[in-house]
Amino acid sequence: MKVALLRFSILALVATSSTACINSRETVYRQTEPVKVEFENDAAARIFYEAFTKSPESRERNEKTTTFFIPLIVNSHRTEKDSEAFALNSAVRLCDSNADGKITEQEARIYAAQSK
Ligand SMILES: [Ca+2]
Repeated sequence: MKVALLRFSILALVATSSTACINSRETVYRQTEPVKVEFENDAAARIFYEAFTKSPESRERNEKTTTFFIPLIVNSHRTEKDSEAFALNSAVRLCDSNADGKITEQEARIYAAQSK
């Protein structure tokens, strides 16, 4: 009886160790269209983009990871990240304080001062 149980245990161990586990890992970028915005003049655009590229928000991206795991069968990781347009759109909304779709030089200077 003990020999049969030992054989069964060894067979079960071999069977489980040779089972192929399905592994998957993917990263998906959540795309969004950049908002349309005008600039009052070249200085407004330059001030805005310089402040935006120096801000930590331009480098930070929201990220969400989902893990699905069934022992010895499935091991799946899915990561979703915001695209660059998310941060830019957020900066445009913050800078365009009167939400008229046009960033004036004064709005750009205020945004730049707040971003420091
Ligand atoms: Ca404006």
